[in-house]
Amino acid sequence: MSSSPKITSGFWRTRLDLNAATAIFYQWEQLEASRCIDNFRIAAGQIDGFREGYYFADSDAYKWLEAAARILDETPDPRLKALVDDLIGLLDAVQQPDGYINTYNQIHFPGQRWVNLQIEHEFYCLGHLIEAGVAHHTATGETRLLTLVRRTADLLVRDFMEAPAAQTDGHEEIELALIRLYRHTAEPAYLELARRLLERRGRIPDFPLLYWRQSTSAADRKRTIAAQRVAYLRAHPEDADFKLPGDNPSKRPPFAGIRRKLDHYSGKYFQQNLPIRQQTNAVGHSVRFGYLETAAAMLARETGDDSLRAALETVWLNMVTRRMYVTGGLGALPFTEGFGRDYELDPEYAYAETCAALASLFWGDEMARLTRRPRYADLFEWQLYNAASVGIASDGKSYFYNNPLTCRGGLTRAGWYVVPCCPSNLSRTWASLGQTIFDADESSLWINQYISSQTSTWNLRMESQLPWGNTVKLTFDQPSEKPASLHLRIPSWAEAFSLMLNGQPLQPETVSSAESAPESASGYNPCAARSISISQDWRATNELTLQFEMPIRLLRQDKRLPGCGGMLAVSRGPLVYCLESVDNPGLDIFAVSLDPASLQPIHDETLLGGIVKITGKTQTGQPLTLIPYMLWGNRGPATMTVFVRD
Ligand code: FUB
Ligand code: ZN
Repeated sequence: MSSSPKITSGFWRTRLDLNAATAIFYQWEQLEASRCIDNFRIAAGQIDGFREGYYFADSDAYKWLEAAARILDETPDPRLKALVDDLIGLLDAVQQPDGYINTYNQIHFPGQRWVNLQIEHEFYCLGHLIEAGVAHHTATGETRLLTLVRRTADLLVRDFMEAPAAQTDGHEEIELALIRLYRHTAEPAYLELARRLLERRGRIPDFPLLYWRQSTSAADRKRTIAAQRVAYLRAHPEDADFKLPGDNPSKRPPFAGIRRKLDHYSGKYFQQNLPIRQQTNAVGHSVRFGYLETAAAMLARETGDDSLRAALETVWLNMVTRRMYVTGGLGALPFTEGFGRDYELDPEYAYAETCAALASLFWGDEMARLTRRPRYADLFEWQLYNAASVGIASDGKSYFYNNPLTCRGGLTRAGWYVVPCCPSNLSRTWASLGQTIFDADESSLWINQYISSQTSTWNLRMESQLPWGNTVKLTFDQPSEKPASLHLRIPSWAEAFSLMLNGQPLQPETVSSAESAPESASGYNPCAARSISISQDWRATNELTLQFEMPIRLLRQDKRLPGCGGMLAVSRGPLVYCLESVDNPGLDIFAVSLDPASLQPIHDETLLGGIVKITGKTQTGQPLTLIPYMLWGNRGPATMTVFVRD
């Protein structure tokens, strides 16, 4: 069992309980219903059947396994443990003696492997398997899955330590997984392979040719499978009715086809256009991008590589100030699930995949620890509450995949998708949220997130009213032998704050000033976050109370933004708000001119499980109600927008 801080009460406890009691079991049912788990049973020779889903479907089982392991770390639920044990047994039966495991190849193309690495996600799937192995060992202390994943990692080390640049995966993930495995096992070969894979990226000679060859080959292989399916269904007509769930609907902007091709052939889609240190703009598929940057930040932390750190800080600034929606959503283009040009942030076309926000959380947590600059933890908080949390419904059983900021209808949360990458990604992230709250070295403690929790390492209890209220109480429960400097983040959304120690006002020793940074296109600027430091003899019981100013803020969108340029987003604390049609009958929510002076926050215990809503009036006196963006889409089909005029 890990010693990570426990989330004790409040907003996040409720969500973590939902995750552990409902979402994880619901997701398992869906993996069964969509035959993702059957794919492993078929590969193990346990059942007869036809493999279903994309070539990367295995990754959904692995991400679920990781989420389940992380939940077990905190809540030892025998029903969940039994599912986990069975799945591990199944993986054991499928894995080949040398560590290879991939149901797509094992079922459809036995004997073939590493055929189209840029397209077919083999390393990506193995990366998720490795992450599950680390989480499972951490949670249970059992070695079965860790041994299995080490066989896989050792195979990768043997086959790819000395390899040309082309032998990188089109979807990053393996790099960060290998570094996690290195951190867990201290085996240097895993770190070294991750480093080489990262350094190889963007250095493939004749990438367009390679891409053309591999995409043609991948398409041929799909045709072979289609023929296999026809033959299978002829022999098993009783299976003809099975259908995978549908795709996620998204609005298609002009020139989608040609732009998609250009993005792929240039290598940008895969971040294969330039070596990692030369990537100054956020480009391509935004989940891939986030996993790449996460791995690079992990590498920089492990190696102390300053050039890498500098490159990461540069590309982060480009992303945040020019290519990110006000919700922290990433990826403006549905046709590549990826970034557009600077300021190309149309709210209706917005893809803003839930997984892209999650990838950015992973990156942000690493950057916060690498640099100790408050901006990274600030963005983490913002994306956690907005771009990421919008992805799951209040009942834990339906999900958004893409997250536009304006929706004129046609988009609802779905129970499952043909590509169900987001649900288990959310569940694993929530289940490990405790690990993101604190950071420490020998003499200092950083509080990165204000989440009600307790940690035995510093005998520290935190009670946070966020996101609804503005007070955070830190209690150092028992005398501790560790005198520590405490560093607290003053969020970008709180211009002013007050601090009390044991009921007496306290002046922090240092208050960093907000760092100068370029204007942010979305009006949200994490660089405005500051940090304060307090050195105190913590050996007595101490209670520290922080109060943040939490006004309603109106975030002006840069004029260059299509569809919302010059408009305002309403926010309070870390939450971005929106107008949903359900709360505003009779109001044309897309034509609202706001009377800013009329806005006020109201606690409403009956709405959406208890929230702070914002009420106000239009300039013509019509009443309006705004709810947190993360909660829209919980009451059936609706229209919604984040943006209003003034
Ligand atoms: O391709 C694997 C995952 O599925 C990606 O990260 C998501 O964007 C979805 O395409
Ligand atoms: Zn996803």
